[in-house]
Amino acid sequence: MRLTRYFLPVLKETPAEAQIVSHRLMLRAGMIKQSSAGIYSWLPLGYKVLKNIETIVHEEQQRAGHIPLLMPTLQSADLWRESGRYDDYGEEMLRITDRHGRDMLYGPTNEELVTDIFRSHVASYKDLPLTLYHIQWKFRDERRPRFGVMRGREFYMKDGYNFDLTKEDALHAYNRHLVSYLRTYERMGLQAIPMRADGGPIGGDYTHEFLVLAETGESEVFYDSAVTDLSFGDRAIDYDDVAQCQGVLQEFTTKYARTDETHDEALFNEVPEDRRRVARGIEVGQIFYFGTKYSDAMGATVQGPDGKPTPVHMGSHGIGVSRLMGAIIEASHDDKGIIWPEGVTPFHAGIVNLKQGDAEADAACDNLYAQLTAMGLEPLYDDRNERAGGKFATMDLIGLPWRITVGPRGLKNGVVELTSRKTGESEELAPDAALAKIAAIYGKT
Ligand code: P5A
Repeated sequence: MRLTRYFLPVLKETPAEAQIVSHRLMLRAGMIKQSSAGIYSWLPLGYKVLKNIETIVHEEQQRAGHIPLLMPTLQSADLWRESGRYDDYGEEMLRITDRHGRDMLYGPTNEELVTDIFRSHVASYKDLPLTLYHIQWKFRDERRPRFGVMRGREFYMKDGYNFDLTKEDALHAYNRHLVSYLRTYERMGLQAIPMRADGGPIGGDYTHEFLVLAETGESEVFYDSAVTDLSFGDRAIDYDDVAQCQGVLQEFTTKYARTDETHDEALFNEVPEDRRRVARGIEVGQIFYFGTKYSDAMGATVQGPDGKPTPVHMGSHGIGVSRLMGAIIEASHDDKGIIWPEGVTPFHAGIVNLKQGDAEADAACDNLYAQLTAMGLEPLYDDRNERAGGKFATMDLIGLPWRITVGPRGLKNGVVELTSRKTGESEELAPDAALAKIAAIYGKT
């Protein structure tokens, strides 16, 4: 993409309404625009990152054997009356009446809708196990929407639902989700720690939240610092292997890590004192096992091996897709702007032309652009007629991991400059060597 043809409405001023750095940077980098409280338009740069996050979530869910579908945002109130949650959900639910006077709602989550799909189409235990998921907009009329996309009213969520014959099978589904979430967050450059939590309005008493440690996080958390040494890495996993998934759950959840709702001071005090931490975190996901809560209420049974109707064991599993963008920025920025991890960056590299209109510099930039594109990478070429300082400031603000700077002086010596946004280090390289390095970073060799 050439910047002169793009829509990147960066702001010079720091918006006064933004209290935390991720919100400020998303506004300044022209990624989002508030349309009303807690509701945002996703401008092109923000939309690109949202799609990249979404793609990683899809890939990891499907790797775990979970099946994508798409359910609507608007739901019938009747389904929620069956589960009893229509009244229980309270003011967070946005209720709508259609022209026929029918009660509808903008879905805050989809347990009822997916259970209805299940009971309509699945009759036998032989069709189990089954995990369906979608990535869809949700609405929760939060009392205090704040911090930009972190606590929105309209937000993008991946929500998955498992249906199993037995509790053991459902717990395997739970473990599978835990493993797939660890991989998902690590691919985004995040450490998200599973912590024992509370079921809240979803239900069930077996649930973990995934928290990214950050001073600006809304949750208070208590943990053994040894949990921060754990990482999933690129180990191979067989999602059908019950013992292997259980082993990962044990590895990542045995040490003390809890949110304030489930915090137990006596247990916490058993952690060696120098490892006890009280901090804040951003909740980027939550997994639940709630047994037959919805299947009992809504008559979701299958014919069991004994021929008798058996209610299915269920759980639900959520990732805050839009919130993740804020969490990534909270975890990765400096005073100049965002520093995107390579896994989610909106463009793979920036090209800065120091002397737009200089025939050699223009040709070198065009050539780099063409070659990066041919490799299947997306460069952002700052081809504006601007001072170098302004171009660098924009690149630093929007946070592309790599920048190639091209100018007549360097070209005379046959070099361009390759700069890492993360370390700030630059090296002078022949254009082909710079391209080879970027290709290797993105696995394009
Ligand atoms: C699990 C999936 C559920 O709703 N039902 C379906 C279960 N869980 S949850 O914890 O309530 O939400 C899942 C994740 O969604 C994100 N999230 C939000 N993101 C932005 N703004 C909000 N107002 C908001 N509310 C929840 C969180 O990341 C949460 O973990």
